[in-house]
Amino acid sequence: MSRTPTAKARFYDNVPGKLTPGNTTPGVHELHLTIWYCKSIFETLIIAGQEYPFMRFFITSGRTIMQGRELYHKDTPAYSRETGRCFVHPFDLLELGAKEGDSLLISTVAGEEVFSVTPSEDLVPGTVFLPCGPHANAILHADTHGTGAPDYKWMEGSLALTDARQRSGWEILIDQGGIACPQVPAPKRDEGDSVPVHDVVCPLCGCLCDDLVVRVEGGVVTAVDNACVMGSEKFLSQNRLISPISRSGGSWVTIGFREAIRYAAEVLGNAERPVLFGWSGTSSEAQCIGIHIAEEIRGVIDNCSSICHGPSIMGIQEVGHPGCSLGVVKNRADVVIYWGSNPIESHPRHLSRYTTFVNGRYRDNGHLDRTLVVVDIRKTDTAKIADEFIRIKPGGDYAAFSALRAIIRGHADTLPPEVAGIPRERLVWLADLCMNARFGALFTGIGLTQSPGRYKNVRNAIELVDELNRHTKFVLTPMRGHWNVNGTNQTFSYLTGFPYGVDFARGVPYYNPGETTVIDLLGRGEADACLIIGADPGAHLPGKCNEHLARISTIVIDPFVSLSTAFADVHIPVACVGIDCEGTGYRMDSIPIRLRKILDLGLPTDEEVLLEILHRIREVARPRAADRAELQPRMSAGGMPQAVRSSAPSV
Ligand SMILES: Nc1nc2c(c(=O)[nH]1)N[C@H]1C(S)=C(S)[C@@H](COP(=O)(O)OP(=O)(O)OC[C@H]3O[C@@H](n4cnc5c(=O)[nH]c(N)nc54)[C@H](O)[C@@H]3O)O[C@H]1N2
Ligand SMILES: Nc1nc2c(c(=O)[nH]1)N[C@H]1C(S)=C(S)[C@@H](COP(=O)(O)OP(=O)(O)OC[C@H]3O[C@@H](n4cnc5c(=O)[nH]c(N)nc54)[C@H](O)[C@@H]3O)O[C@H]1N2
Ligand code: SF4
Ligand SMILES: [Mo]
Repeated sequence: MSRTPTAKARFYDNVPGKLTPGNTTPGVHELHLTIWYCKSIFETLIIAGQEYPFMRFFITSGRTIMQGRELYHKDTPAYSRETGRCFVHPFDLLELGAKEGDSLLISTVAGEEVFSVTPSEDLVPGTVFLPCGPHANAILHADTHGTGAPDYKWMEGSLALTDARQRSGWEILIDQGGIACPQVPAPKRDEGDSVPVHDVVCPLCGCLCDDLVVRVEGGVVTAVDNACVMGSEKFLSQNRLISPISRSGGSWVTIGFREAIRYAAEVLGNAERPVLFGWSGTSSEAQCIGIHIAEEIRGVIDNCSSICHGPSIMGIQEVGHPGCSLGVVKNRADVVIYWGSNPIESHPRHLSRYTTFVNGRYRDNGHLDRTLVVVDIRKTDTAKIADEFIRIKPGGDYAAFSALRAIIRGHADTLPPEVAGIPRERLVWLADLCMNARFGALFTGIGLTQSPGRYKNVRNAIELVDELNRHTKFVLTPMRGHWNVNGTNQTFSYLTGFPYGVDFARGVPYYNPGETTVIDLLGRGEADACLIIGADPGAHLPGKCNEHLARISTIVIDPFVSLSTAFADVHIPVACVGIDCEGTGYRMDSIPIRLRKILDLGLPTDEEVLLEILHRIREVARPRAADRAELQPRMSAGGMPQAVRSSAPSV
């Protein structure tokens, strides 16, 4: 790929009020930085004597339904095609001289990558939207501004037409130090009748829909009813490994479970600064064992919330959480607001099961009894079906919440004619709608947690809801992503006192987002071993973190081949919770739901593999831990499950 350092340096020298990793700090005052937005500036780039027009852009990333559909097929061209797209406004394309399907080179401070153009009028000119995945993250820096959450929604860079070839996700990972994708064996099909299983719970997003009907035939799922396309594809995916694999030079060899577990225990037991990351894709039972491993090896255990809704939790820690169950919203809400959240593409059944297109006890006429409002920087698919869409400037949320609070307190006259791109009259209308609601529900997405302001945005949203509760009943629910990311916060808080980013290096739990969180630990090059379970950093962390994962000992525990497999020394396949084993997950409203086992592939579960690792670490590494314990007093992480105390079963 062509590199253009001189041109890039020139470009960054010219950006006014630029937001580079060094010059932002967390908190409200970020909002006062010049928001360079909606002003595409046209310049010329000279590469090898040839002139190319290029433009500088505000770059943001997030979910698309196609990207969600391919989450369990990440090694396929279809996934790379989707994550390699960039959505650009047709006016900008005119200026660039580009059209649908052309290749654009997007450059940021962190790198450059080739994307294929999709024109989109949902965006404001000067903005580029990238589906989340390895392509977007190859050009994202790893600075979290002390919060643990990177700037997934807030990059800036330049665009130029290019002839360079687009890379696949796997090629990006190989460039970051990974190795080639392993072979996936063809699934074995037994003879057998087609059996429908009812009331199945979907182990994909925080909606945890529990009304699926799954048809199993010959030990394979053949059809899924009631689920959305993302949920169905997880059940139908055959991208499963059946025995552990280990990296041997540039290729893979198959090894036994016993050997793989022994290796994992040795690596973790001997590491100085081990990090155990993920956990939102596995059961709460497995999470508890993971916490005990972290305590045993004095490692850091972090979960996906640090890069996701962690800032929501920080906001809640500051001012509390006025929440309720989704059932209450379904039965009572007449005003529903999605703010910085696009459920049609990220929680596809949320509106039809819980909030809008569903009848409730006191809402007989479904959506006719409710007003749906969307606040977003793009006219998303959710915005298109809303009663009202309010477009906000990126990073303008804190100011908009403050303005609404001022209006509710009777100070509308003090506001300027426009706040964060929203006319004052629209804000007055919204405040009025909320105050006159019988029951209002505000759902907040990662448009708030991954943009400037981070946890302060959520704090201000909660304080707005608090204000509204002086007039009516109003609640707030973060749109939690994975099916059990909420569970990670429950188990971590229950056992250690902290919701994520828990560091046991001192022998007692210590938590400091921005220091003990995965992007910071990998980005600083601090971790010397990593266990990845129920997450896929290869697809979802900034490139710099993956480069570090490729350098250190990395163990992956995952039922599926993931992009993180590329960095694994050993990948241990397991039964998938909700498909071939049971487990507990917490829905986004903190309701625990038991997931069912609907088929048997004969694989060990996460719980069994982790218990065996814990057992071996205690056997092998105990003398070392005891040496260290003499230096510092130890404190146990909460109550230890009986199963953990007893000797672990052999896998
Ligand atoms: N298809 C699909 N669905 C998924 C996932 C997936 O990978 N694919 N992952 C799951 C996970 S982990 C999560 S956390 C959820 C996330 O679900 P969502 O919260 O819906 O996630 P995003 O689409 O990333 O971002 C939401 C919206 O924030 C908007 N936004 C960006 N910047 C700003 C801003 O400054 N202010 C405001 N108000 N809005 C802004 C974006 O335009 C976007 O529409 O989805 C879950 N569901
Ligand atoms: N550019 C960009 N990047 C982003 C974001 C963005 O908006 N933009 N969003 C960020 C956010 S909010 C998040 S949460 C992350 C996504 O976070 P990730 O956790 O990386 O998301 P997934 O790819 O869904 O990974 C889930 C993994 O769990 C595995 N899994 C599924 N079931 C089981 C099970 O039963 N047991 C075990 N052990 N594993 C299982 C799956 O195979 C998969 O590899 O991405 C982040 N990255
Ligand atoms: S909305 Fe979420 S939980 Fe429900 S079927 Fe779709 S992916 Fe599964
Ligand atoms: Mo997430």
